[in-house]
Amino acid sequence: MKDTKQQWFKDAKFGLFIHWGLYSILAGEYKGKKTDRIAEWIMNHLDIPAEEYEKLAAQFNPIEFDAEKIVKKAKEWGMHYIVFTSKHHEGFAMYHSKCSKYNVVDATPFRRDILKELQLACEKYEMKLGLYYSQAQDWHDPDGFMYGKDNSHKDYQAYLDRKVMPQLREILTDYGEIALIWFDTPMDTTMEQSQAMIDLVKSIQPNCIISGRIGNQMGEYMTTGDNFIPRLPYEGDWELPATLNDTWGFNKHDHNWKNPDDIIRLLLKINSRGGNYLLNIGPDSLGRVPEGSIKVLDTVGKYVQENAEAIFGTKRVEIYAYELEWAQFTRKDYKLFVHMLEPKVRIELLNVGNHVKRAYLVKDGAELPCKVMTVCEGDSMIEVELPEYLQNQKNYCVCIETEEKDPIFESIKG
Ligand code: H79
Repeated sequence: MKDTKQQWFKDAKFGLFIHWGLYSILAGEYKGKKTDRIAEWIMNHLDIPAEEYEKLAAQFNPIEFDAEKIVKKAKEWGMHYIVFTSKHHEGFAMYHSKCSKYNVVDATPFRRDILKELQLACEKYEMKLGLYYSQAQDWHDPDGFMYGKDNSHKDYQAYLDRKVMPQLREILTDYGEIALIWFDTPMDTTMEQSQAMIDLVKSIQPNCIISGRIGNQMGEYMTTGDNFIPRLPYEGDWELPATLNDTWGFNKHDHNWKNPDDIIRLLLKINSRGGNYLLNIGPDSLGRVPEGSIKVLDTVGKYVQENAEAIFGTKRVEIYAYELEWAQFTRKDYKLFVHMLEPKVRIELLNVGNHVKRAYLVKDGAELPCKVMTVCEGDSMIEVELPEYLQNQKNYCVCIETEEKDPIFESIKG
């Protein structure tokens, strides 16, 4: 069972993924040809030669980028950590790398160290900062792997020694406390190579968490497939990385935004199963966060903020109510949170193994009438009456406080 041994990660529940690199300039289209795949893969998908692709750096000038604005937004959305692409598969460093000139300070007219600005903003607003780093795929380095291409002639170890290890050292040394390194697509990385990367990370920052995709199942938590919710319960630490539309990097043609209600439901489903939801934004080439994603996240964020007590720091729920349509459940000691996702007149919880103290509305603390009854079979049932003004609403949360530390609800009516 995976264990990060980091309480902040277990408590976090909701994080912001930021995919940003040179691909944001192409925005899903190269020389009139559109990619129908994830936009940060355009170099691979449309076979753009490295000598061509790298010229994009000369155009990268995201004058609208404002690290504080993004971090403040993440905070407002109730997120507790940010994971930023310090280097994606394209091989371009979004920080001032000393061992590769292919970076945002040396190769662009922008010349600002984006990661440094993000670090300072995160420190100012007390936001954990993690870094995505593509360790195996590097489509710019001649010895980096490229998915779907012939890699047999490459000297992967030479690339690791020349670029990966030094760059990991840089991001872990020059940018304050790094909460986690988010490795991805390990491909043919051997156990020894994964171990060497882990050892390096831990030698510099022992508390820095190694994500699930370091390779060879050696990560400290389980990273699920992109956008994939596991069906079986998982007791260890885990995280689900997800997109808000159908791409990670910015794609000007993709307006297929998910519905805020669906995102809220998904977040709670993940949280009730003990996982963190790492939700992505892809800024454009000027550094602007797409309006579509802001709109969705503003709505989701309102729910998360209002009900922070019922999300942040909650524990896995052991009840068999996962597929209920009208609710999702989270819990803390002495508390069961019923997240109401559809309009309902009352809440009825059957076969309750607990003694109930009271019920209240999480967002304002208002007491709700609550009684425990005995149904004709002899089991007990909790009934929370909902005030009329709530009966046609959804997306609010009710807390039921119990005498027992671990609320046990054997089955839920409805
Ligand atoms: O960073 C994001 C993705 O770019 C990265 N992981 C998340 C967090 C990722 N790397 N690989 N994959 C996702 C899956 C790759 C899927 C592929 Fe394809 C299918 C590669 C080739 C076929 C999608 C379709 C990408 C290119 C064509």
